[in-house]
Amino acid sequence: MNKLYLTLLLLLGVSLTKAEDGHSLWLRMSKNDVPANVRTQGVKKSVVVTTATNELKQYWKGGQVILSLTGKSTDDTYSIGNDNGVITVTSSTENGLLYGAYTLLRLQQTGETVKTMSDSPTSSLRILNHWDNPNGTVERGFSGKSIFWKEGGMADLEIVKEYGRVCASVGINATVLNNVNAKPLMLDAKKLTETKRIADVLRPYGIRVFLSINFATPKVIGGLETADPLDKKVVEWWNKKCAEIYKKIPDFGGFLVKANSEGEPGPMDYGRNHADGANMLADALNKGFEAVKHAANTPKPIVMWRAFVYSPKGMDRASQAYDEFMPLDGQFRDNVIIQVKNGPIDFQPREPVSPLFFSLEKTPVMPEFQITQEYTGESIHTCFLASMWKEFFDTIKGYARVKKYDAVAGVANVGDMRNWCGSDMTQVNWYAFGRMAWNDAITPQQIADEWLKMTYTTDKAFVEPMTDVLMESREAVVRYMMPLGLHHIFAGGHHYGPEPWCDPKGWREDWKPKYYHKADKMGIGFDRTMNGSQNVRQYPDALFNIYNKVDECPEQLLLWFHHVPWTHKMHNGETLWEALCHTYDHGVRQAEAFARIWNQMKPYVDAERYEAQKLNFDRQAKDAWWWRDACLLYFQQFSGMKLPLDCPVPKYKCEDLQKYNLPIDNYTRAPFEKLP
Ligand code: GCV
Repeated sequence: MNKLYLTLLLLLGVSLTKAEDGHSLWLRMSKNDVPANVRTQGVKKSVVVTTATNELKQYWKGGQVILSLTGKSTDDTYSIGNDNGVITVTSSTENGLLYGAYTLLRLQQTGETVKTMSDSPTSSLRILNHWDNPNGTVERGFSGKSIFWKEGGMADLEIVKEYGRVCASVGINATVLNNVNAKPLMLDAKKLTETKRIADVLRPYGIRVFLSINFATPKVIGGLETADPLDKKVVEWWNKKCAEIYKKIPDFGGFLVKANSEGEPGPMDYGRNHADGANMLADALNKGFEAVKHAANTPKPIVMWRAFVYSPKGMDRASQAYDEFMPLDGQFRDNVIIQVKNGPIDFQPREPVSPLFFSLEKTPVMPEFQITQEYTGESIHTCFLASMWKEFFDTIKGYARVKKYDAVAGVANVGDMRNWCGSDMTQVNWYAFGRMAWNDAITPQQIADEWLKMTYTTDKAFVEPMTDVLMESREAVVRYMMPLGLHHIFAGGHHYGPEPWCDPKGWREDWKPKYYHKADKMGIGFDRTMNGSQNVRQYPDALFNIYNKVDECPEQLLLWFHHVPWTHKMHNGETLWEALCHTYDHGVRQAEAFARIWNQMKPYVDAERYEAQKLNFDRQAKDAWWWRDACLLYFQQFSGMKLPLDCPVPKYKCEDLQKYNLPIDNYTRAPFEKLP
């Protein structure tokens, strides 16, 4: 090989390894030339502690670290002590030591000193839900294909391993590997063997695997005539299936179930109820679990049964889950948890908390958040969801009987794109989910600060303005998409972009925006008060009294609970119409400001990530205009009022936007070149 060619090749190699594609997420640490001094105490043989030790050996730049396993508690609390530079991490669980190790690395990355501290998780189960299909597509995934399932082949287990490491670094300890719209074939022998291989790769990171199941599986792949949960053969089938699963995966976590929802099969197909279905599965899992040997401390299996149900017949979709589940309170086995979306409709930019969180008394519930941004701009818009989740936890602490949850789920935004999440900025929501599931009292501000420092730079000139951007981003999205309590006014099907007019023939009414905004000549909004659907009555008195009265209802939820005249006087003296216009404008101005601020960040960010994110911020600002013009011009047809004088002239015409159609499915990100 001649010299010039060799030099070129070397240069290319160097530039390739330096190319910044966002793949490292927030784990950007240089490897040590000489391994750090790490030893363990009280640990026999543990793959999880080996991971912790190796991580510290490779990346810890400080003095000796002792990982000490002691005590009997089963929660993952860990303590860190610093005795003149000798650090001791103590926990009674192996996972606790792993989280302590990652905390040391985080403090190192963010430039903080290691002080004596103790850290306990709020929830013992911190679980991602992947909506990944066996053919590799990801429902509402905006970052490529599944990292777990490939049509006709096995996942890249190296990537799965990296995923496990990333999750563990923020305290996530479990994952549901497939879509809640589950395919029966997920439980066939081949898929279970693949699941076992994934479980084996994730175990050293303290992560247990779960599967979503299709309730009709005994019929579809089991050859039975029914899937009735009280039928003996069906019970027998699930018992055998669970035994098969536990033989392969002794620490298998359990099932996630979407039943009798959006066309999925369930116990109600046989005249049974949710408890009948959930309990049968809970018993089968228990039997399978008890029949095999597992490591001490392995948590018992659970069924996470989703409360995401609604029917076209009900008067108000927001009331349905409560109506269906409240009569069953106390009838579920103790290893069943009801998984409830944070709001009563469906992961909208802003919803009140679902009434079920205040009401179920004898049945455990767990919140389900959506990390993937189905309704908040896909992987294109920056929308820091920690602010939304904080609002949820604050309301719970203020008004619910149970102030914290033993389990928290988040619908993942992970795919096989190099940057994992479809864009660099939306990675923050994966990080934020882990941090908040671990500690529901952590502030979004702290999460933003940590994440920016770890992902980009600790330079204040970058961290301060970008923390402001993240902190404002969720409210900006609410303002330019669905302000003042508006909800579900997005495009049908793929859900990207505004379509308050969307009204396809033959669709269920509760899939159409008009069902929710109810705009007419008089006003706008869904009357859920005692004069309307009475959904307010599902809330505890303290909230009922606020939500039911138009003057006391927080204006950010006004149109969620009230149908309000266009001339209604807002707290600041404006009419509702003026406030709506100004709020949309405010959102647009914020989105434009985000793009401007990012432009100023160029000196602090590598060229690749700077340019990639610039495209997203610019697109977000355009989309904000699109949303604002579409909604205001459409609602203007009902209000009959002019835009206030200080509102800018629209960039789009309503009739053009009404003709526009984005030809994508539910598994793809909106392509920029096709957007208006
Ligand atoms: C996985 C919404 C989404 C669906 C999703 C469903 C659910 O309806 O649009 O894609 O299905 O919620 O949470 O089950």
